[in-house]
Amino acid sequence: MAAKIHPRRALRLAALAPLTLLAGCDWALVAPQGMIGMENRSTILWATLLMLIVVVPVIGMTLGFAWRYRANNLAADYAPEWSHSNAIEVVIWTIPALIVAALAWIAYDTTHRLDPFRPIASAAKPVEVQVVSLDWKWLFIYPEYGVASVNELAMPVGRPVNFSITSASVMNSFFIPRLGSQIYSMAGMQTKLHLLADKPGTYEGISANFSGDGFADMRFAAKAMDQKGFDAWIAAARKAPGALDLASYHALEKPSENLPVRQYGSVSPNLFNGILMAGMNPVREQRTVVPNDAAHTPGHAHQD
Ligand SMILES: [Cu+2]
Repeated sequence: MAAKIHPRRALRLAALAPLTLLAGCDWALVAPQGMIGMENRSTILWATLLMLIVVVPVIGMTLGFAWRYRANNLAADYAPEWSHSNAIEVVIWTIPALIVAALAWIAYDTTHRLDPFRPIASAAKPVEVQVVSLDWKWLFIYPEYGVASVNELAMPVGRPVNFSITSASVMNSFFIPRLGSQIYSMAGMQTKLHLLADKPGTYEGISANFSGDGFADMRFAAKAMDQKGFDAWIAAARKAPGALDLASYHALEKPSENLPVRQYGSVSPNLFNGILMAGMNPVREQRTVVPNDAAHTPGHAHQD
């Protein structure tokens, strides 16, 4: 004889089922590590809370009305002629209107305050990093230090990082969830992003926009280090064999998957501008990165 499962017990188990879907998640967005990430989180939480003001009572009332006006409850009013209530109209229009107004203000305020193009006010000197999304890896160029790295980003804790971002391929999205604010990388366009890490640590960086075969492994480690660690990282990168010149860039540019982390001890000046200008050629086969001096005109600044 099969064991009988009590219906209430089965219901309780079923209620837990959705939790299994969350097992693979880490809560990067609600556990941020930098000021931009913190502001992103509070925006998300405020918007969610405001919307719950409607969602929670509506769910409760749906269940409450269904119970109260069930067929065998003869105590509930039966009012077939009822059609209008000013009190209900006021409630169902005023509350959503106030919520929409509040959401509009939050959206207006945070899109300006967290504008990716807006530099972070800080006493510390920012670090410049040029980011290029390639098939299927991330290239980071440190123009102030003349070094570059693939699939690994180093940043000093407490100093703003000014990212200039472009793509040498299709559209990708540059995103370090714990630090906040994802932004698209597109060929022939330069986007900007400003982030700051408060604590040392290694944070996962991803592309948040599907870009083909090797997309799943197109990840990088964003390492936030103290100033000493960052200086040591730069010094080690300078000692790395290999220069990132046009020839090695074109080799790197070829589609490849799951590329190990590597560094380049030197980088052709203005390589980033060359990549940007090459991306402005609409015919992909004719895109070539030309040496520096030809790349005077900056790409149009573009922000999505
Ligand atoms: Cu665009």
